[in-house]
Amino acid sequence: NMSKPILYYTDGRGRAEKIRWMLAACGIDYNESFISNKVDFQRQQAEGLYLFKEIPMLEIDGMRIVQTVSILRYLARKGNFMGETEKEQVLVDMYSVGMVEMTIPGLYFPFKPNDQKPQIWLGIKKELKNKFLNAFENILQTTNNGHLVGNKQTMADVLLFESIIYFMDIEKEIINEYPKLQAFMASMKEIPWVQKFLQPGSKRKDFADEKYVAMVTDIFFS
Ligand SMILES: N[C@@H](CCC(=O)N[C@@H](CS)C(=O)NCC(=O)O)C(=O)O
Repeated sequence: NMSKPILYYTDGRGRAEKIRWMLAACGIDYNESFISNKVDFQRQQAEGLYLFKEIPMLEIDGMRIVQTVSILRYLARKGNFMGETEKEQVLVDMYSVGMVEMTIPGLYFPFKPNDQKPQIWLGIKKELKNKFLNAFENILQTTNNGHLVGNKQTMADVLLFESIIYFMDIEKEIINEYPKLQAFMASMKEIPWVQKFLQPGSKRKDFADEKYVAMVTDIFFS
């Protein structure tokens, strides 16, 4: 199937942003189909476009893949970002699933009432640091080669970069106490495809603004 892949999601980061980063890492050209209202989404659900009536969905190689992590693994295997040995592969898998999980509270954060945000952010930040950032800092300390797994870039590196960008958009100083994470971010930014994807005009999305929050609330939460 030679047609261009299509990513189905809203015109925002959400669960799809890590997929966009992996598509960029793989150098895969694709189109996006943006879900922008409840009526269209419900029609697509009724038509059976999405296996579990959920997005993101990636139409690629004649398949309609759902489940964020399944899409990510498919792309990682396709682009050789899954690690070399069985041991490397399970580490890439573990770290990547961890990063998807650690980002979810951050994805819900923009939808919280403004007056509750400071308190909610404290809770999110505590768990983010204790459970995840500490762990990834230690892993980078151990490998000491700028990569989480093996000695080349894997999906784990790509998703860590995306996750940290996301949380830095909430609190710019979030990795200030983590020298290895800071060095990791700096070295990722030197990579040509990363630089290109960080430029305006790429398929990267902005942090949720008021308009996006209102649209998504209407589509999924009302
Ligand atoms: N486990 C799924 C969760 C997907 C999910 O919750 N998607 C939301 C939007 S971000 C959705 O489509 N909700 C619509 C619904 O459940 O009716 C994944 O990781 O892809």
